[in-house]
Amino acid sequence: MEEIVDAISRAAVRIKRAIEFGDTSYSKSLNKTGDTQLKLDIASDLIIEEEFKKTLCVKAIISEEKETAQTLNEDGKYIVGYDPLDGSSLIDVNLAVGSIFAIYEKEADAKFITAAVYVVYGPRTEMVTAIDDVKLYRLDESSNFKEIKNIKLNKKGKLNASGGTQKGWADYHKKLIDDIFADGYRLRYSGGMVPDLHQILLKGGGLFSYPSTTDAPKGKLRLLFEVFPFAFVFEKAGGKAVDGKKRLLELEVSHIHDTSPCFFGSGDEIERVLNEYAKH
Ligand code: AHM
Ligand code: MG
Repeated sequence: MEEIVDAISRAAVRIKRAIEFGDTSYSKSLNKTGDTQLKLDIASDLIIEEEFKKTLCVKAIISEEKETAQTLNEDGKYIVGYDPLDGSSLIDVNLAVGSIFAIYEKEADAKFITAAVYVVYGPRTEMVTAIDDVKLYRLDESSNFKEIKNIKLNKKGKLNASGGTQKGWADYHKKLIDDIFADGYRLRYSGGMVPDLHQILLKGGGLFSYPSTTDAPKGKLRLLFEVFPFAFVFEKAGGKAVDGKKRLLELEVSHIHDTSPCFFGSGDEIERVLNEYAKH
């Protein structure tokens, strides 16, 4: 696992530089989800692929930016699912973006997730690893990630990050979100799941939701490289992660680009979600 975290650290330093000084224009290609790729999406994907190629324990990689899984080393133990540059449409307005990694053994399936790592490229570059516990690292002046602290969620938080087009929300979802705001929660939503979830993790708790909507009944966020890794991080930090009815880490994957509605948060907020959704 250390080898994988080292590869991610090296990739993060290179991606940070690419974000700061690279070409921020669009390419001519679409990814599997139909998004026009930024040149930076493609560059970040290549950087990660290059770093994992040097990492013998990685058997295969599955990227949001690639149509199919790619085998790197038949004898490797791990399959890494990743989103090289999540929230890349926020680059032009200079908001924080991130890279997300899920590390699976045997198969790319929630049952086999053994670790998750993400990197936030904001005013500072930070990395969070969830293996046995959840640890925050920060990039120092010599381009090394220095351990800062363990991350643990409180039972209840104060932030509410509510995603998805409101016009397409179910009535009961709207009621849930309205009730949470009525209880004094504050809106925090940048449109980048990495910084939005990072904020909830570091400020002690709250709720992030990306529900089913009329235009995206299965939500927007992808199981293998966005939903499962963050579900793993939240559970390891003492929080919960559900699709409205069940634990996200119990969902089955039929295709590598499958998506799901998702809710991540501290215990109390996720109980509220489950109670409201159980009525429908
Ligand atoms: P991306 O992988 O194409 O960048 O999309 C994922 C992002 C997440 O970071 C974020 O939570 C979500 O899309 C925001 O979507 P919306 O703009 O619909 O709120
Ligand atoms: Mg993404």
